[in-house]
Amino acid sequence: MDKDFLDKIISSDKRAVAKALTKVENEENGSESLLKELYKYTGKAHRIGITGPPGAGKSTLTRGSLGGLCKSVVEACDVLDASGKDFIIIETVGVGQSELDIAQTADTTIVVLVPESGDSVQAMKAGLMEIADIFVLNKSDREGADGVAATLRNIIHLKPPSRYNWIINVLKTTGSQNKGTEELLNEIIKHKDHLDETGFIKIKRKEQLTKKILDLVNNKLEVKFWNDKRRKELSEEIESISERKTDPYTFAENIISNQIV
Ligand SMILES: Nc1nc2c(ncn2[C@@H]2O[C@H](COP(=O)(O)OP(=O)(O)O)[C@@H](O)[C@H]2O)c(=O)[nH]1
Ligand SMILES: [Mg+2]
Repeated sequence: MDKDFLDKIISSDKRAVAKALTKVENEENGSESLLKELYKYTGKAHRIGITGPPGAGKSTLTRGSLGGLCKSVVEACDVLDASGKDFIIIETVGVGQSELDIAQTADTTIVVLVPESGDSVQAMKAGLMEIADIFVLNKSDREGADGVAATLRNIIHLKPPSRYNWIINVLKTTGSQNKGTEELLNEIIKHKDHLDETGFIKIKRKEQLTKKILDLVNNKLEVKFWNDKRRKELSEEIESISERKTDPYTFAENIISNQIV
């Protein structure tokens, strides 16, 4: 591993950090050995996940943050963390599995909703209620904001207290006018302090790490398992499985237990 490159990353050299981010994002050669080296410098940054429907105002509320799509979110966070960033913001569109994954990566999860009718119901359905540490009702300049905020507060009130006795608040913001953003920042810091004071951050970090390792092992096993020989085996058998001569379960059991290499 290039010692100079590593030193530049951990001393927050912009170009080196950008290069490292590209490297892990594209899973270039050497990205894993880079992540191995960076690991011991990680764990200091506070990771903020922000999720919610498209157009809710997530990017507006987190203006000035580094942009870009990234499929290797956790790895990109590790690079930024090692480079000495105090806060890392991860923005995801709250419509699928991704935001639930984010909650397992983030230390503080913010769910952004807007006053449009049905939004809070949608949020409940999507499981966003379970993952939010802070609720933000953005576009509070719009009609009906107070009513939706009250509904959200009522729903939250019915929830059992969190594992570490954090009280979830609903904050009203108008991102486009920079209203309520200071209160949001204060709430994030309050949550961070709460995690530190209760010691729950340590538990949370271990859970995140466990998840990360499970994912790593699963991915590696999957790639290793589905070699050419096994893929061929599957394509040869698919005909008789689709004709119901045998079934997918028996096939799966056999291909695992036969230990074909
Ligand atoms: N009326 C109103 N518009 C807003 C507010 N915050 C953001 N917007 C607008 O909503 C649109 C979507 O915002 P964006 O931050 O890109 O949403 P994202 O998809 O959640 O990241 C943009 O045109 C913003 O200018 C707000 O508080 N009030
Ligand atoms: Mg956005």
